[in-house]
Amino acid sequence: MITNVGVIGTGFIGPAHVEALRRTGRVNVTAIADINEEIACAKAAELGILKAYGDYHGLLADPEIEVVHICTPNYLHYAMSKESLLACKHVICEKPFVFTETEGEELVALAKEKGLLGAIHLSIRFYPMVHQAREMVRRGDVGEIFAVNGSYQQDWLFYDTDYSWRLEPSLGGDSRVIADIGSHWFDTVEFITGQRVNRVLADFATFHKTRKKSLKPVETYSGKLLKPEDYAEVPITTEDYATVLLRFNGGGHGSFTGNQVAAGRKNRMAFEIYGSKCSLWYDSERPNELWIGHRDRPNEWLLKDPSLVYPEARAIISYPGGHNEGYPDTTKQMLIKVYDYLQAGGSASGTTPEFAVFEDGLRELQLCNAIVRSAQSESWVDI
Ligand code: SOE
Repeated sequence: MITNVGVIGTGFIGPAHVEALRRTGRVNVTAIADINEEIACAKAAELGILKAYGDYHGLLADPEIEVVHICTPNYLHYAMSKESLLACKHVICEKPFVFTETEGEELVALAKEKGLLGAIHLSIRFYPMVHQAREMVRRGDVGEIFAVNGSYQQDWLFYDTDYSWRLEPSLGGDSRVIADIGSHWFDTVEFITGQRVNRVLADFATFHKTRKKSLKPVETYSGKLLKPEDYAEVPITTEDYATVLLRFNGGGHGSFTGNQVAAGRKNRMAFEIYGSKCSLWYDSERPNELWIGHRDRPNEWLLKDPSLVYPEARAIISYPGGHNEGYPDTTKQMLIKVYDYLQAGGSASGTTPEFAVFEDGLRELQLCNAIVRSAQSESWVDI
């Protein structure tokens, strides 16, 4: 029985994991770690966590901790995941879990060898209406998939005064839009359609060639509060924007646009799936609704309501219709599946996890690398 969990990282996403973990009702958040004692202790006090570590190695050496959630900037994910597995802890890591395919293959093999879980926090799968869309595809309601189109757009990097570690390749990786938000979109549409993207043609743009870097540390999304005198000018090489033409292995065609300088789009992930029987459209800024398009009868808006959706979607709804559930609920629902899987014995239970694991993280990285290569060569790339 797993009871004690540790979280590394106290920025935007660490506390989101802490809250979601508690809402699962399945485990205790026993320890938190950050880069120094002061930050770790302050966050532990704020969040009501018993143990605080100013060095994550302390958390990894803590025999009480059985699962480690890695919620730090990307460049730390590989080393922390590897060390956690070597310390015999299960790992739930933010994406991307590694920067290179070799690192990814190594961690997939290590988790397998140790008999430990390596999961990736790709939580958009766990919006109930995403599960509903998946079931509609699986049950044949949508028919043959002709086209999949969509976007993930945000505006928190709209101004050249907006800055984050995510803009720096050494900390965030060589790709930004595709790795940071495209990864969610691709994971979601592949989860729904059961098809894999196998050819890509990409166009990237970096609109802000330089940005004003804050002289103070800023958490993701909190840069909107800084003033002009708080900055220094730095060159930017990662993409602000990407559009990718897609081919799917089931014969479908598609397109994706990611944009982190899209004024007014706060955090909008949308997809449209056009099938031979009907169409589906979903917008994560209105997460409790799924549009179903018809040719020969009026279109429908299906509202999230346990009585109106397939059992697989009902299983991840906690509240009755009209009681909206959103982004924090996706992590809760994902972690419920993770901890139920672990309590049932993990890989030994013989069940296939419904959440993303290291293999999926590796697949995301391969897809991301292919898209980057396509943008550089201005040509189609096969995956
Ligand atoms: C920042 O762009 C970010 O927080 C991503 O890293 C997340 O994965 C996404 O949920 C929202 O935006």
